[in-house]
Amino acid sequence: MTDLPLPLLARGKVRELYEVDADHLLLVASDRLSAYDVVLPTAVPDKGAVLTGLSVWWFDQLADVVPNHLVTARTSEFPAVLEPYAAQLRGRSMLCRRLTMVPVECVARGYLTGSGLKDYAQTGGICGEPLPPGLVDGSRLPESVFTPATKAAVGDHDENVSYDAVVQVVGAELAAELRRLTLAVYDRGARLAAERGILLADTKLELGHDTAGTLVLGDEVLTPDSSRFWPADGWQPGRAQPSYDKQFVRDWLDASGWDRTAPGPELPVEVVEKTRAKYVQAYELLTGSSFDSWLRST
Ligand code: Q0Z
Repeated sequence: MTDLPLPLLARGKVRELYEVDADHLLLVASDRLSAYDVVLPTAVPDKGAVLTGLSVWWFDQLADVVPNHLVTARTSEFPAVLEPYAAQLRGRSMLCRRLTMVPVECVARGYLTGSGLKDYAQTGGICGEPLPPGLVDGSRLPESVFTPATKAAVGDHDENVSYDAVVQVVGAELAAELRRLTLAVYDRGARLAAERGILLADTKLELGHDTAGTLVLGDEVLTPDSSRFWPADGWQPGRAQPSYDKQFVRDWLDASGWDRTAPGPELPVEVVEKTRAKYVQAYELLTGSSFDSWLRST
């Protein structure tokens, strides 16, 4: 999709990571969207820019909690080889410091759903941490919990693991720091989102070490692709919660008769337009700034 004159280091479902030089990477978010684990053939215009703008804003909000890998999202400050690509990169790409990533998916949850719910149904807890009985899909947890996972191959699901398993992989000291930072990021994010009528059900972080050995927040942060955002006014434990960003897509897919196998169907223009509006609304509601001002600033 984005054909840059740089080595492609990794490709996620909807993003790409390029090597800029020994110390820097370029993270590019596409407008692609996945639903029910399938990347759909129809792009949602500006989705990549909304997610990038949100990450950059959150990095700033979290600067007193944890340092981050962002160097710049301004295309004019990108290396000169990327100048011819500025128009396609604008708003949706971040020049980052290269980190040595910690091989743990750092997840925090304040509400029970997804793989946490599955774990709870099978064990009465998540990642070996016991929880009270009687919780249902969407229940608020008594307190936010660190539920680490190990990274799976592309297309597969991460596997929830116990805190002890994390200690085995990275040692007790780093495990404790991962848990502390993940919960601090979640708690800050959830508090801020709740003030804007959005529940942050859970979030996944990636942390790495910089050349000085400091633990740094990498990747994207507190975006609708790395977190579950729910409209607070639709929250009703006991059923699947409506998604802040993807509900129009899910509703249309559910009614379409699609069997959830790839490739998914093309989306109608009105579903694309309403979904784009939800992403832009999430950006504007959370940040208090216009999405246009984000694009202009890059
Ligand atoms: C992030 C990922 C993908 C996008 C590696 N600053 C960094 N330093 C070293 N590695 C990473 C980062 Cl962000 C890194 N990922 C996840 C995969 C597209 C992000 F295909 N992997």
